[in-house]
Amino acid sequence: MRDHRTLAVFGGSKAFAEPLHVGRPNIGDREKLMARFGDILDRRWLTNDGPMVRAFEAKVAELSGVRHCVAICNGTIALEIMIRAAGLAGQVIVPSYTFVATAHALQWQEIQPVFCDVDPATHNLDPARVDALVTPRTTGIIGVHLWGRPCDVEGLEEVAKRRGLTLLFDASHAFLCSRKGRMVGGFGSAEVLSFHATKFCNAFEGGAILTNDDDLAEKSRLMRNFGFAGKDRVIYLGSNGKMTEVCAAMGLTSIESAPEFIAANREHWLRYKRRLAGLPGLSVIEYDPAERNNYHYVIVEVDAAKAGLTRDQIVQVLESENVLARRYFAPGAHRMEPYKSEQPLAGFVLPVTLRLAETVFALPSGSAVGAAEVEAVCDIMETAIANAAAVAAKL
Ligand code: T4K
Repeated sequence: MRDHRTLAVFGGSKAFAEPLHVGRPNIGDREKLMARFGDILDRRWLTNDGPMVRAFEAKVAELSGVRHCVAICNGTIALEIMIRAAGLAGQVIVPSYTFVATAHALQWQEIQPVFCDVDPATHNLDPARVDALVTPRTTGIIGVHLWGRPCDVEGLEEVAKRRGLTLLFDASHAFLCSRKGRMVGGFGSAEVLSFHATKFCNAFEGGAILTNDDDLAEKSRLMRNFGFAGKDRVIYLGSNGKMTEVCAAMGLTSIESAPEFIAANREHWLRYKRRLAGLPGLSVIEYDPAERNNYHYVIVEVDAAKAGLTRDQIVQVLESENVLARRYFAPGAHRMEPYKSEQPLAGFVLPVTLRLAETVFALPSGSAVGAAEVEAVCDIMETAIANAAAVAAKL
């Protein structure tokens, strides 16, 4: 263990000269990527349902075991289109404990997100609490497979069926993950993936709607392209959600390297788990070894009474060392605008969300991070917690 006086908060030099990020992009095979870029330029077909996008869609659909993949420019627009294509209106039940885009995609089209609490063990929607929030205006539920750990799909399906609601999923974190042996992508009426730069497989920016529903897929395709059903023929209100060819090229190249990215993520997750296991008050979330996981997020929960430091104090110590740990997803979507002003009482039914928003943080992982860096991050936390009283007094 380090001498605590060498920590940056006590005036020592930073452990990292450059910031260590959560969400540093994984980069696949550069040569293949450049060759694909060359093909795109040679073809002079840059966007609008080009061959690279088609190949990307076919690959994602195959790996996810679904009939349709509609590639979209990013996950947020994919959510908006999926919600519209599924015909949601009025109120839709969503977790507050998610990236704010899940709620924004509803509010953007004047559908009220109704915030539901999550299960403390899984951080995902609690079906019993969803049931309790259904009103005559509710038309749907959007579960979020947070950290890539799939929701209680069967529990949500049961509520949706009994209440006559449409069930959708924000699967932004869960590409190549499974539940009970079934790949994410085919649950509910449709699911959305994100291929943003910070996701383990990225397309620079990118998203996708996955579904086995032919009609929903067709509507999504129309909406992605202004509602055009052929030259000069618009049959729908549409938007522009098209993925470009360069993004699809990056997406395909990323997917080819997915096994290596997953291996790096898993190695880091195991290392963090091993190193932090002995520290009081810190627990790293688990992934079910019987399922397919992408291990992208290394998420830690802090019990401040046992650790002697709060989550925010630990993050402050890490930041001072240039480790940019993230407080995902604090403070909870319901405490962000416009929800904070429009739904000031939402927090009363969200006790678990409020607690998680104060106790959870994410650590750097992925192929841009090496084992030595993970060890150094763990050294910092170990030293800080072993000297918690002195560190707390110094902050
Ligand atoms: N639903 C869920 C559950 C989501 O998590 C997300 C996205 C969405 C929906 C929406 O999908 P998209 O429309 O984004 O496809 C980041 C991402 O921007 C966002 O995509 C992601 N979730 C969220 C979890 O993380 P921020 O606000 O944390 O981004 P930012 O700019 O702070 O970047 C995160 C870290 O990554 C920083 O330390 C910098 C580093 N970074 C970032 C980029 C873009 C790099 O090192 N290189 C880069 O190129 O939201």
